[in-house]
Amino acid sequence: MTVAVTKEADLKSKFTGALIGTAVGDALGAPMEGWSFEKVRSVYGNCNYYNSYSNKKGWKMVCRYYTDDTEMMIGVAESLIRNNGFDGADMARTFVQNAKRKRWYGPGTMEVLERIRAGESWEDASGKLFDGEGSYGNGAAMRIAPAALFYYDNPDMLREVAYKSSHITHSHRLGTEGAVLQAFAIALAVLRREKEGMLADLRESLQDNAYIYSEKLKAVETLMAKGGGKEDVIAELGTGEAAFNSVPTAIYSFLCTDNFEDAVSYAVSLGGDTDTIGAMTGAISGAYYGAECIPDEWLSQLEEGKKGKSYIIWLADELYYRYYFLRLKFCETFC
Ligand code: R7I
Ligand code: MG
Ligand code: MG
Repeated sequence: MTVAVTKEADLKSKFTGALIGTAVGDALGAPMEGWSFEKVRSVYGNCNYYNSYSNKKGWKMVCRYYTDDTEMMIGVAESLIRNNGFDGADMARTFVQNAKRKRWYGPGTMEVLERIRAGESWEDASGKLFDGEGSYGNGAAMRIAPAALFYYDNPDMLREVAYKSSHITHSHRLGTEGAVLQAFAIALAVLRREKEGMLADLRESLQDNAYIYSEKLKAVETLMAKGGGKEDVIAELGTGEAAFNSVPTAIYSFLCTDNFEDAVSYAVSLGGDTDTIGAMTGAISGAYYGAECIPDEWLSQLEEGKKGKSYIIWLADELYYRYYFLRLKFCETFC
């Protein structure tokens, strides 16, 4: 991984951008989760992007209520902040305490959280799902932004914490590897000033046995080179709830556009798991472009309340300060 020096102000903005970017992408995609590409197009028009936030008929893009994607991302951030790093038991407890059915959780994740609530070990509960195979849903990848930020400059810890935090609900190798890939995409977005070479770095971040993700990243490269249409992107990368059918799609949405608004608009315009592909694209794009690049029009609509927009911004600040002081302490001791 190439390490670049990022200015402090930029870095703080990137932390905020990734967390608020998750919430904005989630809230923007939520009203059309599960819609086909054709249905999204018929409602919001055939334009490539939704810059005007409404189509010719006056349909407004709504960016108001977040779902499980953001609620779980909040849990990851809260636990990392409380413990100055990863603590699996605390993170599992936080997920259980935060979970609200009205946020539309994936059934596998809800079952794991109920098992833990009922007293099962947080370390074993996820392994009971899908005939003991564990889930390969995108539920671990969609919430990974805080961990990716906290360990963005430490690839070994990044991998370890992405893996361990995922395992609480997703023990299938393809579920955890998808979260690791998404974590590396966010970390690279923090580190880099240009996108060139990111795909090669991402490929390097994969484990040897992550065959399907290598294939998907190759497809991302081909689509980038030939400028594939949306139908090709949907067919080759997917828009489903499996991590391997959505994490590469989010990476592509970020790579094939050149600002936050277009990236997230593109992601949700594909249909399918729109809130989650929107959330993951928002996390990568927010980490790359910074919080200032998130359109006010979207941010102003985002829900407030106990754990709304202001709270998420506060979490990003806290996470940044914890990161900063821990690195400072490390340097005082070892540098
Ligand atoms: O991964 P998860 O938390 O779901 C996240 C999705 C996002 O779209 C959120 O916005 C929310 O709507 O839900 O929840 P899981 O239930 O673990 O995984 C999601 C889905 O992936 C499952 O309901 C299954 O349809 C599928 N899936 C599997 N199918 C067969 N075998 C996941 N793992 C398997 C598997 O091993
Ligand atoms: Mg959701
Ligand atoms: Mg979803």
